[in-house]
Amino acid sequence: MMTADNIAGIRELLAAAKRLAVLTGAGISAESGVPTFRGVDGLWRKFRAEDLATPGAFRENPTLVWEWYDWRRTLVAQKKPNPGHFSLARLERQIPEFTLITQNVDGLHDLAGSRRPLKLHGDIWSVRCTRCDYRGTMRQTPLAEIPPHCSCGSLLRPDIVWFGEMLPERIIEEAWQAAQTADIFMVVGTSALVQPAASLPMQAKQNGAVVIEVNLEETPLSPYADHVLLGPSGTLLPQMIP
Ligand code: BJW
Ligand code: ZN
Repeated sequence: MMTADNIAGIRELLAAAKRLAVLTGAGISAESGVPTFRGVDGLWRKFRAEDLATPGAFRENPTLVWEWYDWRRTLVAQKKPNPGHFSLARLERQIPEFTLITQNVDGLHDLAGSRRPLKLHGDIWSVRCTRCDYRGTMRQTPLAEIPPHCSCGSLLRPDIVWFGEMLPERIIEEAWQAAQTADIFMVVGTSALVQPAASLPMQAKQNGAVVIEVNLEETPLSPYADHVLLGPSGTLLPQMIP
Protein backbone atom coordinates (compact mmCIF):
# COMPACT_ATOMS: atom_id res chain seq x y z
CA MET A 1 0.00 0.00 0.00
CA MET A 2 1.17 3.53 -0.74
CA THR A 3 1.31 5.78 2.28
CA ALA A 4 1.97 9.46 2.65
CA ASP A 5 5.45 8.81 3.84
CA ASN A 6 7.36 10.90 6.24
CA ILE A 7 11.06 10.40 6.47
CA ALA A 8 11.11 10.76 10.26
CA GLY A 9 8.80 7.75 10.61
CA ILE A 10 11.03 5.66 8.36
CA ARG A 11 14.07 6.77 10.33
CA GLU A 12 12.45 5.46 13.52
CA LEU A 13 11.44 2.21 11.87
CA LEU A 14 15.00 1.62 10.70
CA ALA A 15 16.51 2.58 14.04
CA ALA A 16 14.38 -0.08 15.77
CA ALA A 17 15.13 -2.87 13.26
CA LYS A 18 16.86 -6.00 14.52
CA ARG A 19 17.02 -7.92 11.27
CA LEU A 20 17.27 -5.84 8.18
CA ALA A 21 17.87 -6.86 4.60
CA VAL A 22 18.40 -4.49 1.69
CA LEU A 23 18.19 -5.34 -2.01
CA THR A 24 19.80 -2.87 -4.39
CA GLY A 25 19.72 -2.49 -8.15
CA ALA A 26 21.28 -0.32 -10.81
CA GLY A 27 19.38 2.78 -9.62
CA ILE A 28 21.57 3.15 -6.53
CA SER A 29 24.61 3.63 -8.78
CA ALA A 30 22.87 5.95 -11.24
CA GLU A 31 23.93 9.05 -9.31
CA SER A 32 27.52 7.81 -9.48
CA GLY A 33 27.21 7.97 -13.25
CA VAL A 34 26.84 4.23 -13.92
CA PRO A 35 24.11 3.70 -16.54
CA THR A 36 21.08 1.64 -15.51
CA PHE A 37 19.71 -1.14 -17.68
CA ARG A 38 16.17 -0.08 -18.45
CA GLY A 39 16.00 3.68 -17.91
CA VAL A 40 15.99 6.41 -20.55
CA ASP A 41 19.77 6.19 -20.84
CA GLY A 42 19.70 2.52 -19.89
CA LEU A 43 22.17 0.08 -21.37
CA TRP A 44 19.48 -2.00 -22.99
CA ARG A 45 18.36 0.97 -25.11
CA LYS A 46 21.57 0.93 -27.11
CA PHE A 47 22.28 -2.79 -26.99
CA ARG A 48 19.90 -5.69 -27.15
CA ALA A 49 20.21 -7.82 -24.02
CA GLU A 50 19.83 -10.95 -26.11
CA ASP A 51 22.86 -9.86 -28.13
CA LEU A 52 25.12 -9.40 -25.15
CA ALA A 53 24.04 -10.85 -21.84
CA THR A 54 23.41 -14.48 -22.69
CA PRO A 55 25.65 -17.56 -22.90
CA GLY A 56 24.55 -17.96 -26.53
CA ALA A 57 25.69 -14.46 -27.45
CA PHE A 58 29.07 -15.16 -25.91
CA ARG A 59 29.45 -18.41 -27.84
CA GLU A 60 28.45 -16.64 -31.04
CA ASN A 61 30.54 -13.49 -30.68
CA PRO A 62 32.86 -13.38 -27.65
CA THR A 63 34.68 -10.35 -29.06
CA LEU A 64 31.52 -8.24 -29.21
CA VAL A 65 30.49 -9.27 -25.71
CA TRP A 66 33.98 -8.53 -24.34
CA GLU A 67 34.05 -5.17 -26.10
CA TRP A 68 30.83 -4.28 -24.32
CA TYR A 69 32.26 -5.35 -20.95
CA ASP A 70 35.54 -3.57 -21.64
CA TRP A 71 33.59 -0.36 -22.25
CA ARG A 72 31.56 -0.79 -19.06
CA ARG A 73 34.61 -1.77 -16.97
CA THR A 74 36.48 1.31 -18.16
CA LEU A 75 33.49 3.49 -17.30
CA VAL A 76 32.92 1.94 -13.85
CA ALA A 77 36.63 2.21 -12.98
CA GLN A 78 36.23 6.00 -13.02
CA LYS A 79 33.14 6.04 -10.78
CA LYS A 80 32.86 6.46 -7.04
CA PRO A 81 30.20 5.48 -4.51
CA ASN A 82 27.56 8.13 -3.81
CA PRO A 83 25.78 9.08 -0.56
CA GLY A 84 23.28 6.23 -1.14
CA HIS A 85 26.02 3.58 -1.01
CA PHE A 86 27.65 5.25 2.00
CA SER A 87 24.34 5.39 3.89
CA LEU A 88 23.90 1.62 3.54
CA ALA A 89 27.45 1.02 4.75
CA ARG A 90 26.62 3.17 7.79
CA LEU A 91 23.32 1.37 8.40
CA GLU A 92 25.14 -1.97 8.44
CA ARG A 93 27.04 -0.80 11.50
CA GLN A 94 23.85 0.16 13.38
CA ILE A 95 21.73 -3.00 12.97
CA PRO A 96 22.43 -6.28 14.80
CA GLU A 97 21.66 -8.49 11.77
CA PHE A 98 22.14 -6.81 8.46
CA THR A 99 22.31 -8.30 4.98
CA LEU A 100 23.06 -6.32 1.86
CA ILE A 101 21.94 -8.08 -1.31
CA THR A 102 22.85 -6.47 -4.62
CA GLN A 103 22.11 -7.18 -8.25
CA ASN A 104 24.88 -4.78 -9.21
CA VAL A 105 28.20 -5.94 -10.60
CA ASP A 106 29.95 -2.55 -10.29
CA GLY A 107 31.63 -3.06 -6.89
CA LEU A 108 30.58 0.36 -5.58
CA HIS A 109 29.11 -1.11 -2.37
CA ASP A 110 32.54 -2.58 -1.57
CA LEU A 111 34.19 0.77 -2.20
CA ALA A 112 31.68 2.46 0.14
CA GLY A 113 32.70 0.10 2.95
CA SER A 114 29.89 -2.47 2.94
CA ARG A 115 31.44 -5.58 4.47
CA ARG A 116 30.14 -8.44 2.39
CA PRO A 117 27.45 -7.59 -0.14
CA LEU A 118 25.77 -10.72 -1.53
CA LYS A 119 26.37 -10.27 -5.24
CA LEU A 120 23.52 -12.09 -6.94
CA HIS A 121 24.67 -11.39 -10.49
CA GLY A 122 28.44 -11.56 -10.05
CA ASP A 123 31.16 -8.96 -10.28
CA ILE A 124 32.44 -7.03 -13.28
CA TRP A 125 36.06 -7.40 -12.07
CA SER A 126 35.89 -11.21 -11.84
CA VAL A 127 36.53 -13.65 -14.66
CA ARG A 128 36.46 -17.38 -15.06
CA CYS A 129 37.70 -19.80 -17.67
CA THR A 130 35.23 -21.37 -20.07
CA ARG A 131 37.13 -24.69 -19.86
CA CYS A 132 39.26 -25.21 -16.76
CA ASP A 133 38.21 -24.19 -13.25
CA TYR A 134 40.30 -21.02 -13.13
CA ARG A 135 38.63 -18.02 -11.47
CA GLY A 136 40.31 -14.73 -10.83
CA THR A 137 40.21 -10.98 -10.68
CA MET A 138 41.14 -8.88 -13.69
CA ARG A 139 41.35 -5.15 -13.03
CA GLN A 140 43.04 -3.86 -16.18
CA THR A 141 41.11 -1.20 -18.13
CA PRO A 142 40.99 -1.10 -21.04
CA LEU A 143 41.94 -4.73 -21.63
CA ALA A 144 45.13 -5.39 -23.58
CA GLU A 145 43.65 -8.45 -25.27
CA ILE A 146 40.04 -8.84 -26.44
CA PRO A 147 38.80 -11.45 -25.92
CA PRO A 148 41.12 -12.37 -23.03
CA HIS A 149 42.42 -15.95 -22.67
CA CYS A 150 43.21 -18.20 -19.75
CA SER A 151 46.72 -19.65 -19.31
CA CYS A 152 45.18 -22.97 -20.44
CA GLY A 153 44.53 -21.34 -23.83
CA SER A 154 40.72 -21.16 -23.61
CA LEU A 155 38.54 -18.08 -23.51
CA LEU A 156 37.95 -16.25 -20.26
CA ARG A 157 34.44 -14.93 -19.62
CA PRO A 158 33.11 -12.32 -17.21
CA ASP A 159 32.06 -13.99 -13.94
CA ILE A 160 28.61 -12.50 -14.31
CA VAL A 161 25.19 -14.15 -14.34
CA TRP A 162 23.65 -13.91 -17.78
CA PHE A 163 20.01 -14.54 -18.70
CA GLY A 164 19.13 -18.21 -18.46
CA GLU A 165 22.02 -18.92 -16.09
CA MET A 166 21.71 -19.98 -12.47
CA LEU A 167 22.60 -17.56 -9.73
CA PRO A 168 25.49 -18.64 -7.46
CA GLU A 169 23.79 -21.19 -5.21
CA ARG A 170 25.28 -20.27 -1.84
CA ILE A 171 24.63 -16.56 -2.43
CA ILE A 172 20.99 -16.90 -3.45
CA GLU A 173 20.41 -19.28 -0.55
CA GLU A 174 21.80 -16.76 1.90
CA ALA A 175 19.66 -14.05 0.31
CA TRP A 176 16.49 -16.20 0.68
CA GLN A 177 17.38 -16.82 4.28
CA ALA A 178 17.82 -13.10 4.94
CA ALA A 179 14.52 -12.32 3.20
CA GLN A 180 12.66 -14.93 5.21
CA THR A 181 13.91 -13.73 8.57
CA ALA A 182 14.04 -9.96 8.07
CA ASP A 183 11.74 -7.70 10.04
CA ILE A 184 12.39 -4.93 7.55
CA PHE A 185 13.23 -5.45 3.87
CA MET A 186 14.31 -2.41 1.91
CA VAL A 187 14.44 -2.34 -1.89
CA VAL A 188 16.47 0.41 -3.57
CA GLY A 189 16.74 1.36 -7.22
CA THR A 190 15.58 -1.77 -8.98
CA SER A 191 12.89 -2.13 -11.62
CA ALA A 192 11.98 -5.41 -9.85
CA LEU A 193 11.59 -7.19 -13.17
CA VAL A 194 14.45 -9.67 -13.15
CA GLN A 195 13.94 -13.00 -11.39
CA PRO A 196 14.68 -14.49 -8.96
CA ALA A 197 15.91 -11.24 -7.32
CA ALA A 198 12.49 -9.60 -7.69
CA SER A 199 10.90 -12.37 -5.59
CA LEU A 200 13.03 -11.65 -2.53
CA PRO A 201 10.94 -8.72 -1.25
CA MET A 202 7.75 -10.71 -1.84
CA GLN A 203 9.22 -13.58 0.13
CA ALA A 204 10.12 -11.17 2.93
CA LYS A 205 6.62 -9.73 2.97
CA GLN A 206 5.01 -13.17 3.11
CA ASN A 207 7.13 -13.83 6.17
CA GLY A 208 5.96 -10.68 7.91
CA ALA A 209 8.59 -8.10 6.99
CA VAL A 210 7.77 -4.45 6.51
CA VAL A 211 8.77 -3.64 2.93
CA ILE A 212 10.21 -0.20 2.13
CA GLU A 213 10.83 0.75 -1.48
CA VAL A 214 13.05 3.62 -2.65
CA ASN A 215 12.92 4.43 -6.35
CA LEU A 216 12.51 7.34 -8.74
CA GLU A 217 9.23 5.82 -9.88
CA GLU A 218 6.74 3.11 -9.03
CA THR A 219 7.56 -0.48 -9.97
CA PRO A 220 5.60 -3.76 -10.07
CA LEU A 221 6.62 -4.16 -6.45
CA SER A 222 5.13 -0.84 -5.28
CA PRO A 223 1.56 -2.11 -4.70
CA TYR A 224 2.97 -4.65 -2.23
CA ALA A 225 5.35 -2.32 -0.42
CA ASP A 226 4.32 -0.86 2.94
CA HIS A 227 6.19 2.37 2.27
CA VAL A 228 7.13 3.75 -1.13
CA LEU A 229 9.55 6.66 -1.20
CA LEU A 230 9.82 8.26 -4.59
CA GLY A 231 13.04 10.16 -5.30
CA PRO A 232 16.75 9.71 -5.87
CA SER A 233 18.33 7.23 -3.46
CA GLY A 234 21.41 9.45 -3.12
CA THR A 235 19.20 12.06 -1.45
CA LEU A 236 16.61 9.88 0.30
CA LEU A 237 18.91 7.30 1.92
CA PRO A 238 21.05 9.88 3.77
CA GLN A 239 17.83 11.41 5.12
CA MET A 240 16.53 8.00 6.23
CA ILE A 241 19.84 6.91 7.74
CA PRO A 242 21.44 9.58 9.94
C1 BJW B 1 16.66 5.10 -9.33
C2 BJW B 1 17.56 6.10 -9.60
C3 BJW B 1 17.95 6.86 -8.51
C4 BJW B 1 17.20 5.16 -11.44
N1 BJW B 1 17.45 6.59 -7.31
N2 BJW B 1 16.18 4.85 -8.13
C5 BJW B 1 10.38 -16.14 -13.92
C6 BJW B 1 9.50 -15.47 -14.73
C7 BJW B 1 9.94 -14.89 -15.94
C8 BJW B 1 11.26 -14.98 -16.33
C9 BJW B 1 12.13 -15.65 -15.52
C10 BJW B 1 11.70 -16.22 -14.34
N3 BJW B 1 12.75 -16.79 -13.74
C11 BJW B 1 13.85 -16.58 -14.51
C12 BJW B 1 13.49 -15.91 -15.60
C13 BJW B 1 14.38 -15.50 -16.70
C14 BJW B 1 15.21 -14.30 -16.36
C15 BJW B 1 14.30 -13.10 -16.05
O1 BJW B 1 14.12 -12.70 -14.93
N4 BJW B 1 13.78 -12.48 -17.06
C16 BJW B 1 12.94 -11.29 -16.85
C17 BJW B 1 13.51 -10.13 -17.61
C18 BJW B 1 11.53 -11.61 -17.16
N5 BJW B 1 16.09 -14.58 -15.24
C19 BJW B 1 17.20 -15.24 -15.38
O2 BJW B 1 17.53 -15.71 -16.45
C20 BJW B 1 18.07 -15.42 -14.17
N6 BJW B 1 18.45 -16.79 -14.02
C21 BJW B 1 17.61 -17.72 -13.56
O3 BJW B 1 16.52 -17.45 -13.16
O4 BJW B 1 18.13 -18.99 -13.58
C22 BJW B 1 17.24 -20.08 -13.39
C23 BJW B 1 16.68 -20.38 -14.76
C24 BJW B 1 17.53 -20.84 -15.73
C25 BJW B 1 17.02 -21.12 -16.99
C26 BJW B 1 15.67 -20.90 -17.27
C27 BJW B 1 14.83 -20.43 -16.26
C28 BJW B 1 15.36 -20.18 -14.99
C29 BJW B 1 19.37 -14.66 -14.34
C30 BJW B 1 19.18 -13.21 -14.37
C31 BJW B 1 20.52 -12.53 -14.63
C32 BJW B 1 20.35 -11.05 -14.81
N7 BJW B 1 21.53 -10.50 -15.32
C33 BJW B 1 21.58 -9.08 -15.63
C34 BJW B 1 22.71 -8.78 -16.62
C35 BJW B 1 24.04 -9.11 -16.15
C36 BJW B 1 24.97 -8.63 -17.19
C37 BJW B 1 25.75 -7.43 -16.74
O5 BJW B 1 25.41 -6.68 -15.83
O6 BJW B 1 26.70 -7.24 -17.39
O7 BJW B 1 21.72 -8.33 -14.42
S1 BJW B 1 20.12 -8.43 -16.36
C38 BJW B 1 20.26 -6.86 -15.64
O8 BJW B 1 19.05 -6.67 -14.91
C39 BJW B 1 21.41 -6.94 -14.61
C40 BJW B 1 20.73 -6.34 -13.41
O9 BJW B 1 21.38 -6.78 -12.22
C41 BJW B 1 19.32 -6.80 -13.51
C42 BJW B 1 18.34 -6.00 -12.72
O10 BJW B 1 18.24 -4.69 -13.21
P1 BJW B 1 17.97 -3.50 -12.19
O11 BJW B 1 19.07 -3.42 -11.22
O12 BJW B 1 16.62 -3.62 -11.64
O13 BJW B 1 18.14 -2.23 -13.16
P2 BJW B 1 17.04 -1.51 -14.08
O14 BJW B 1 17.78 -0.67 -15.04
O15 BJW B 1 16.08 -2.47 -14.63
O16 BJW B 1 16.22 -0.58 -13.09
C43 BJW B 1 16.79 0.56 -12.49
C44 BJW B 1 15.78 1.11 -11.50
O17 BJW B 1 16.41 2.15 -10.77
C45 BJW B 1 14.55 1.73 -12.17
O18 BJW B 1 13.41 1.26 -11.49
C46 BJW B 1 14.72 3.22 -11.97
O19 BJW B 1 13.49 3.91 -11.78
C47 BJW B 1 15.53 3.26 -10.72
N8 BJW B 1 16.39 4.42 -10.59
N9 BJW B 1 17.83 6.05 -10.99
C48 BJW B 1 16.54 5.57 -7.19
N10 BJW B 1 18.82 7.87 -8.70
ZN1 ZN C 1 41.53 -22.18 -18.32
